[in-house]
Amino acid sequence: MKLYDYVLSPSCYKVRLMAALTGVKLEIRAVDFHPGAEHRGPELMALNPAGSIPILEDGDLILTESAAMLTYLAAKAGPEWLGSGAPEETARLQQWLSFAHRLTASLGGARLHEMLLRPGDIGTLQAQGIAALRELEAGLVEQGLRGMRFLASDRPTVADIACFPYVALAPDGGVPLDPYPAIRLWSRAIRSLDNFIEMPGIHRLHELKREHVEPGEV
Ligand SMILES: N[C@@H](CCC(=O)N[C@@H](CS)C(=O)NCC(=O)O)C(=O)O
Repeated sequence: MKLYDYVLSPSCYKVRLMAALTGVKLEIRAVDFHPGAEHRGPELMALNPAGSIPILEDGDLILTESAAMLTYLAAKAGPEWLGSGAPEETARLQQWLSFAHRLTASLGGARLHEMLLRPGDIGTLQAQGIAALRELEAGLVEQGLRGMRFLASDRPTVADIACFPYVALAPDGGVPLDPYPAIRLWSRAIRSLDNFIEMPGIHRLHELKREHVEPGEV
């Protein structure tokens, strides 16, 4: 399987992470996203007229949406990442997979603005990102009340991997994660998964801030 990839792209990282977690070996084709804008050149536009990366190629199959790529990798190599199939769980999983696009548009847009100086209304992007983070925080708190640590289930699914990267990198776009304890705990749980891989800016359990302080321990 060949991934058209840019190392600093959270959308590409989702696919690398899912592949690592399911044990799929990817052939990486590095794309000069910045400054070369190679994703909008003729070779890649022929594969993806939307002019975005990642692109995943497996024989005749060409996928241009990261949610489909995560689902494909899971279906091929780790069906447990697609949930149990119970109707409510499947619905939640799909709900958060769709929600992930809002994280890309808001927090991802803010990050592109701040890091690559892309034009855009940074205040609006950050406000939309904060609204999305509040929704995610509430969703995780509700899951906690159901006794579940992840977005759709008590084990991680493709929905968690779809949402995780833009959330973890929100501070790059000037949106701090301090107000969201449930998100920070969830992020830790993902970072500590077996076979978790890093990307620049997202490290294995690098958040050393303690979430619980024992009595007498201040
Ligand atoms: N729908 C796509 C969106 C991915 C996306 O936003 N990719 C960014 C890079 S992280 C991109 O290629 N943007 C095009 C651009 O900014 O020119 C997916 O989730 O796969």
